[in-house]
Amino acid sequence: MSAAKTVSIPNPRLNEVFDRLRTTLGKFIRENRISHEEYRSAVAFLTQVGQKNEVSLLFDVFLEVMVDEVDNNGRPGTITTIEGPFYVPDAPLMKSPCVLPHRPVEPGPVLFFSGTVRSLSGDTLGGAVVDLWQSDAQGCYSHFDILRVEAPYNLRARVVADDNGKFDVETRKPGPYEIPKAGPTGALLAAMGRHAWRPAHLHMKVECQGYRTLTTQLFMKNDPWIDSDVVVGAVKRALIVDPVGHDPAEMPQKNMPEPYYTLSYDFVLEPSIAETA
Ligand code: MBD
Ligand code: FE
Repeated sequence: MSAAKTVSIPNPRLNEVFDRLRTTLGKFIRENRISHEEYRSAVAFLTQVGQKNEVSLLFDVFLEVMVDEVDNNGRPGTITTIEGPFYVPDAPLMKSPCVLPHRPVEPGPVLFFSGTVRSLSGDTLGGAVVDLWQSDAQGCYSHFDILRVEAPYNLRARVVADDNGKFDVETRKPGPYEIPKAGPTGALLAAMGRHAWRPAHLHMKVECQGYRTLTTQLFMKNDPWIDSDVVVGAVKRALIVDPVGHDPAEMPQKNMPEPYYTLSYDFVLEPSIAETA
């Protein structure tokens, strides 16, 4: 009996998956006869992606849809979609009803977004947290488009639903988002002749003790990019919403200069793994 020639593997899953990744990429290189020049330009491209802070952007645009599929396929409750690159944890904790943090002059029409968080059996989940983030009306995200949105946590908050699981938030209608043309991800899309737009959307993580956190997005139906999201597969039918426009005269006390919108959407959470067991 000879001593085994193996070393103990600190992370067997990493070892196994990395090996398969290399095999898969090796197959890709052979099948596509990738030249040394192409290999070098790929390395240079990824170097740029890192230097310009676009690793999450690049991966989330092209790969996160598949991870969401693997992780969430067949899951009951509200349908999920990708988180994307612009989530920031620890946004201000606010009790519903509330107004999302915004600048003194926040562009775009007001949107009242409300709904109820429920369990699979329809029980309302009082105290559930709806962690919301979105672009502004010009398609810019706080913490990322810092030249255009300086205010930290602009249009971001963790909204605590009331005792009846109801949340009620005043925000702005988000605008469509375009991946910056100046960076490597935008350059890649341009080189492939593809546009770089996402339809206007709201992001949310809905959480409640004892339930599995739900990460999803709601997409604006009348957006020009609703059928051609650059993130192929992220838009799902059940996540398309159509905010109702209202005349400002319907709410004279708010003295609004332009039409405002209302949107109602309910979220359904499944029990966390521990609870099902
Ligand atoms: C976004 O706003 C976004 O949500 C995703 C997934 C990718 C790029 C920009
Ligand atoms: Fe987004």
